Amino acid sequence: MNAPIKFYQTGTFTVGNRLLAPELRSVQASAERSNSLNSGHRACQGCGEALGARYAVDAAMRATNNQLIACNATGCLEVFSTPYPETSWQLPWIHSLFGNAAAVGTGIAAALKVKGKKDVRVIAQGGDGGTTDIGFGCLSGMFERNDDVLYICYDNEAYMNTGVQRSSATPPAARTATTMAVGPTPGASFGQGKNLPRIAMAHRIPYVATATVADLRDLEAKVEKAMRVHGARYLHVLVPCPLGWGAASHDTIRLARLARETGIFPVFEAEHGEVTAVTRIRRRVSVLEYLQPQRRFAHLFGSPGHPEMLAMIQEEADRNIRHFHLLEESES
Ligand SMILES: Cc1ncc(C[n+]2csc(CCOP(=O)(O)OP(=O)(O)O)c2C)c(N)n1
Ligand code: SF4
Repeated sequence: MNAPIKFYQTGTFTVGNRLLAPELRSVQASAERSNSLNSGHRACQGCGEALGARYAVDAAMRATNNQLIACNATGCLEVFSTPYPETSWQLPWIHSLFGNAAAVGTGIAAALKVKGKKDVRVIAQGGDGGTTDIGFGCLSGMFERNDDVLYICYDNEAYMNTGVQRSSATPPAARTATTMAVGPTPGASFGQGKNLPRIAMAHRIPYVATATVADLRDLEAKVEKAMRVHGARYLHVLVPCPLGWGAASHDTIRLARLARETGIFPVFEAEHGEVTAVTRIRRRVSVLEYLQPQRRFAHLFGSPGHPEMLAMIQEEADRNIRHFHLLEESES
């Protein structure tokens, strides 16, 4: 679907319009874009969530001819965009509780069905805490009933809005306010993990995809594809958070790219429970390159550091590479 032209050549209105055929132009490259999440919001500098949401919602707006309703779980995205009575949202937008965005989306979709408004579509969105923890029951119900909602999880790997507490999407060894860098295995524990994209796939819903803010054209394309489908759809977007990760605000895109190129965050699509496409790793890098610029992993480095924990993280990345065939067969 994507043309083989690099995003930085096509991401702007001025350049993008010249290099690509009209049907392939990025949503953000169009003067007609809806600016659904408008300027003036209060996200931190370099916030991956603000960037991801802007691209995702504008793409959903274009795909639905601006006939879109969004509901939003409590979290950074809601708080930085809507300090009452102001708002940055330029579409019908409803705030839900922390844990029930999927149920509110379901309710809106049901109401639209009763009213016979087939052209109006619904998205629900939330952070990883609102999705993988407190909102998980509502989301699983939405999947199981195959409700006509696209749910977008912006995964910054902790509860950022309330001061960086651990969520079930927080990676092993990461320091958060509730997983301190103390003891023999500092930071978040090495558990079984809770992989929401794979749990969504287990519900055999029509469409599941992952994406990162390192490849915004891919994100737009996946949102547009999701909006062409009816039923329950799930999009999981990795959105680095400079504040919570202890990273430089200019490193947001680089970290998202490294998450993909290490195998830590597999980028793929699945339909009805089966993987249908993966984004292959172009230049495989060690997890050290991804972890080192983030202060939440600082306790793993230096002397003595925790080389055994670094090895376990590398093992997990290698497992992802094998499971999703992220390298060309000959390289894996
Ligand atoms: C029932 C309930 N418990 C706790 C809160 C407080 N609260 C609001 S947002 C939030 C964390 C949000 O984290 P996440 O969903 O990961 O989104 P992020 O802020 O990281 O984008 C919490 C704990 C709440 N609003 N409602
Ligand atoms: S704390 Fe993180 S997610 Fe929240 S606004 Fe700042 S950068 Fe974005």
